[in-house]
Amino acid sequence: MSDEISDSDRLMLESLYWWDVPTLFRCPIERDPSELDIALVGVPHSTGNGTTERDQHLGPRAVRNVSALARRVHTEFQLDPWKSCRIGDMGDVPLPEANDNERCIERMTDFYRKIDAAGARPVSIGGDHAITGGIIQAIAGEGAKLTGGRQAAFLHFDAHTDAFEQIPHFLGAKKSAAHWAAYLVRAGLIDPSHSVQIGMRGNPRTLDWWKTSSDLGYEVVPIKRYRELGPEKTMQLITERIGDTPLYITFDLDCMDPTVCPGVARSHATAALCARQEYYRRRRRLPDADQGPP
Ligand SMILES: [Mn+2]
Repeated sequence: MSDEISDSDRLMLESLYWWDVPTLFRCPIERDPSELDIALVGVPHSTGNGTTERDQHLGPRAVRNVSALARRVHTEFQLDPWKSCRIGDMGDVPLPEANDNERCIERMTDFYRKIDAAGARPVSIGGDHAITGGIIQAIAGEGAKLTGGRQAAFLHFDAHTDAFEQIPHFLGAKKSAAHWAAYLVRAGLIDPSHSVQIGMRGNPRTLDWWKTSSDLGYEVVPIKRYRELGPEKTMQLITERIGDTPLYITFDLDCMDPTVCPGVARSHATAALCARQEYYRRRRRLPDADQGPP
């Protein structure tokens, strides 16, 4: 930005979400991870999601736009991370073989190996959830600098466990969005005994669909158990479980209710989302709150 712009004008401009180049959270673009403490990365990938309707690759671009709305300080912690750390937008993982899930996963691993070697902490915007496989292959386990060669623990928020072994591939994708939480344990990169999967809900394909997670040794907190425990006890469970294991947090937006997080995974959610949004819209508008769904 030009030096001619005063500090007060800059502050004003940075609150205008439509202004300037939409990097993640308005960070400077920095392609060299050795210049960063925290590396923000877009991973525009959608062939690992195991459906025929794929648009998750549009995620990083969309988040670059909306993240300009984010306020930059944390009042509760009295923290301005943007001043205490070197945070930059590294751009997107190059994925020229975009329709080849397995090749894309390897591209991600190559990209994150450079981040790991530099010692920067990555924060990634997907993309479908298969990206976790590509990332963890680079930053956890033997030889990884970020974990000191140790296995990592997962704190995994999701409506699904993504640890499925009942099928060998999902529409041809092997390291898919449905498989990563299993194969990363099998590969010795993740320690399930210190990991928690939380938020699982809905009807799976078979009654034993979640069995792989418990067989592997994950602590699973489905949404029903979370409601019984409540937030305080759940936080305590998570803290004790993870201990001092190097932690990787991964968040699938479908762990949120579609009414508060719309536009996620069109293929499953659209019908339910439209019906529910209309239901809640009518409830607010109509005097009789006992009106059922339309
Ligand atoms: Mn999910």
